[in-house]
Amino acid sequence: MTRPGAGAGHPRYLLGAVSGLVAACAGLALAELAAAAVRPEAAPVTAVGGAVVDLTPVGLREWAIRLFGTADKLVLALGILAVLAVVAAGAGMLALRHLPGGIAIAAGFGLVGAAAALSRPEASWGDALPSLAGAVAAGGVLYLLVRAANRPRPSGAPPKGSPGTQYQGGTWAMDRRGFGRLVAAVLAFSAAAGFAGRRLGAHGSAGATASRARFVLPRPAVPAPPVPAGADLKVPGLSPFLTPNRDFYRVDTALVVPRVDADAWHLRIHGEGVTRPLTLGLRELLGRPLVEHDITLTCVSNEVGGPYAGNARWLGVRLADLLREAGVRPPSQGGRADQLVARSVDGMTIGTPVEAVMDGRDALLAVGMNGEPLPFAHGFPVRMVVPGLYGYVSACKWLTELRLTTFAAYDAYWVRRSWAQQAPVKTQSRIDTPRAHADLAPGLVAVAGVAWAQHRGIERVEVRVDAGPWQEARLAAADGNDTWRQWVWPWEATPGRHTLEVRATDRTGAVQTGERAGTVPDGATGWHAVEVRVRQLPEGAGRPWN
Ligand SMILES: Nc1nc2c(c(=O)[nH]1)N[C@H]1C(S)=C(S)[C@@H](COP(=O)(O)O)O[C@H]1N2
Ligand SMILES: [Mo]
Repeated sequence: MTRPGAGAGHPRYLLGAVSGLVAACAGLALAELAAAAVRPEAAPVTAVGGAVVDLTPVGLREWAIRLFGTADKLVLALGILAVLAVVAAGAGMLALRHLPGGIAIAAGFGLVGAAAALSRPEASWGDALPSLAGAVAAGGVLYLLVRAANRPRPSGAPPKGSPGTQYQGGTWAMDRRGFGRLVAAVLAFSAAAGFAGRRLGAHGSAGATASRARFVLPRPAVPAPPVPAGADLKVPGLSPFLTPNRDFYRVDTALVVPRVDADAWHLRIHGEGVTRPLTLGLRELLGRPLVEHDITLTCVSNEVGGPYAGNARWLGVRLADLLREAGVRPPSQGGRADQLVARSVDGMTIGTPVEAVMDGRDALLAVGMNGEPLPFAHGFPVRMVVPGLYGYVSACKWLTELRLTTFAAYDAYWVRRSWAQQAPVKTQSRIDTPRAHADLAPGLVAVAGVAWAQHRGIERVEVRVDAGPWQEARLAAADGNDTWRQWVWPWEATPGRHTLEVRATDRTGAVQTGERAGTVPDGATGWHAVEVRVRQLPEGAGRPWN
């Protein structure tokens, strides 16, 4: 006897693929719903994505960041879903012929998701639940769909005039209407479960949202002086001196932004050389004097000319004061611990030299950014900011623990992934305008950008055209040494293709090196170069500036 439907040809494969995809939808939706009850990081795609981020070799990660920028997380999620879809379709086709095989694949997915969720920082056993529940749902749906697909039609004959339902091998095997109804029902259920999961997830963080809305920033005991009027040159196309929060670059490994309830937040300070361990809630932290300070933050993954730099007015508690309160002494005063390891609620670890934090600079536990409580994406309620060090060695967001140890004894997250243990910011400069490949009219062009050498300060910026002599740019007023500095250089642009280059000199007198180096292990070097085209003047036209 022919197996039911064995000869039905192409549509059978399609039915199998649809069964697999629909089962996967149901599984993901149920897992999403379960994750809302457990915790958002335990949702399978998020958990697998997090594990992929942690396991990605450094070269591939840099490539992805270069290619996709801050959309890299979306691309990652879509990539995982694409792989899932292909395997699910295959599993469905297999299930039509061999149900246990298809169900085994669903179970395998559940185990991968559960393992990924359990491997995440701060995971507990409950985190395996969403993936396992999803796998059970997917397996169950696959079973029902395969059964419907293989069920003989009640009438035994296909309805007239329905294309694609031709007999083959003498047995029409499928109750297409039953199958279709089942697919529709499962998809409707999945949409509802997925939607409810998202809503519940948002509800789960409602406390955090409310705590941020209620949070009124205290007044600083030491306010920052006003930004000098001349710090912002207001050249069109030039980055504003202070970066609005919504435009501030974001770099982190979090696939879902941690939403911490400020009322439940606390910080623990402990470790080597701590004679008085501290545990502080937000109220206690804010009981200390607050200082306000402008600091430019830059990412070590920023290519020469790249966008991962931003400048903000931060409000926070001086970290050095808190460490002294805990009994910590810097290595230069005999302290044993030379590394401060900050840990975030999502398990990120960031190691900062104790000496740098305690050498008198304004290293902050920040709560305010440009006059607002920190946005969730930038570390609400409390993050670190240290002038002069790249973010991955200083700027822990969603901070919850500070542990004193040594560089010899402990490697933080990125150090285990081939980045340097210590990474002071390198002197850099960037041309913001004109843009690369701009098409310009001949005549006067404002070449402008920013330069930074946090905690050393910018002394000079020079520009050259087509590798000609370096020409000094005009610097904007300096707002201290911890922020970037704008510059502008007027260029008499002549027709043709030209290359503009920029270099900065910091206040120690060191000139930015032109030697090209990649971002790994401790920050890119080289001069930012921008190629532009200057149009020919129309025949007979005079020089417009004469
Ligand atoms: N918890 C946590 N903090 C983190 C990171 C992270 O991945 N997780 N990334 C660091 C890096 S590499 C940088 S450059 C800065 C970026 O801060 P921003 O996103 O507020 O600009 O945050 C730092 N703090
Ligand atoms: Mo970074």
